[in-house]
Amino acid sequence: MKILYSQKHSLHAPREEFDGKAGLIHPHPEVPQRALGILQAVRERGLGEVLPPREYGPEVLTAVHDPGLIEYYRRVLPAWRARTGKPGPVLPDVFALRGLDHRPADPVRQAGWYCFDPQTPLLEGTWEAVLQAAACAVTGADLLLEGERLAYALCRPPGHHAGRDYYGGYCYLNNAALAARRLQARGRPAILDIDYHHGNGTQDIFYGSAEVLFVSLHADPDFSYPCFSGYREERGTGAGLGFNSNFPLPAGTGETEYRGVLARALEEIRAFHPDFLVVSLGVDTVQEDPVGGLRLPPECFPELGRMVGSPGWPVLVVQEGGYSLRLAGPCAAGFLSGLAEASA
Ligand code: SP5
Ligand code: ZN
Repeated sequence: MKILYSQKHSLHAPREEFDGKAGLIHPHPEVPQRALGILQAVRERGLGEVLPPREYGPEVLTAVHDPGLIEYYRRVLPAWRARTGKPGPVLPDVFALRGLDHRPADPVRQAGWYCFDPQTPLLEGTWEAVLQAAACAVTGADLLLEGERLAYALCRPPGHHAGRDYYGGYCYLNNAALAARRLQARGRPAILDIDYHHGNGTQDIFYGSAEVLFVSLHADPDFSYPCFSGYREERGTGAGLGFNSNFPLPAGTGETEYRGVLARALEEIRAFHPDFLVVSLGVDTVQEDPVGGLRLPPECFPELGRMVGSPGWPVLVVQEGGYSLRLAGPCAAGFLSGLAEASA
């Protein structure tokens, strides 16, 4: 399989995170060492050639995202730096909720318009890293369009919490959605999201569409981030009704139950007859992940990959979360080797 990776992800290095549930500031989990560990594991297993992303123009981004969000990303840090004399981070301290719907002109004040949590900082290198992650995903989609059967975009920062005109959850642009949009040029993609957290951004982007199926397994939002979406009754809207499927899981879900639910999710995808599958692969489902709360043993990831690979669809895997610096690499590489084995 082809592997897309840019070392520029390291330009984005958040340092700390505010945890409102504990009333604490602690080290930020979404750090460059994550991707370095995954790259090392992928290389050790000889999973395929590692390639840099191709270059794309802004129209690739606005095929999914609001031009206002892109303009905000370009303007906010220089404006903030001019005002504070500091390099970052830009974080919202007031949020546009229901009824608070006037967007101010000042890009610094737009932080709380576009960003929905205080854990997703904009730093000096953030935008460059974000663009490279998006380009990795879109390049992966282009490789499938050119006839590759499997590709892996080792994206960092992740993307599935970013919506058309908002960001949060350590995500800025929706890498998987950008890839799926690209694939729509030649067929109907399905997206399978197996990150620990619900992919609220991806769901939202395709919620009204019957052309892209979104299926997600994740911790029940009743006890886990992102809290406000990912419930079973969210089925899509308008033409998209029936093309969105959530499988919320109880805390502590283990391998046997997880595999049962994954099998049902794959049945729904099969019934859609997709031309391509995009997998949002979060490995924050592993038992000792510092952010997640499921109990998948690291040894089960190859089998999950085999299950996803056995129907034989062309598959693009996009990296999402996974915060155990020790296990994210082995889990992601394990999933990919199972996938490659089953697709061979
Ligand atoms: C892509 C992705 O996995 N985003 C996850 C965003 C979750 N953010 C809120 C979770 C707060 C976690 N607190 C971490 C404790 C570390 N000791
Ligand atoms: Zn996650």
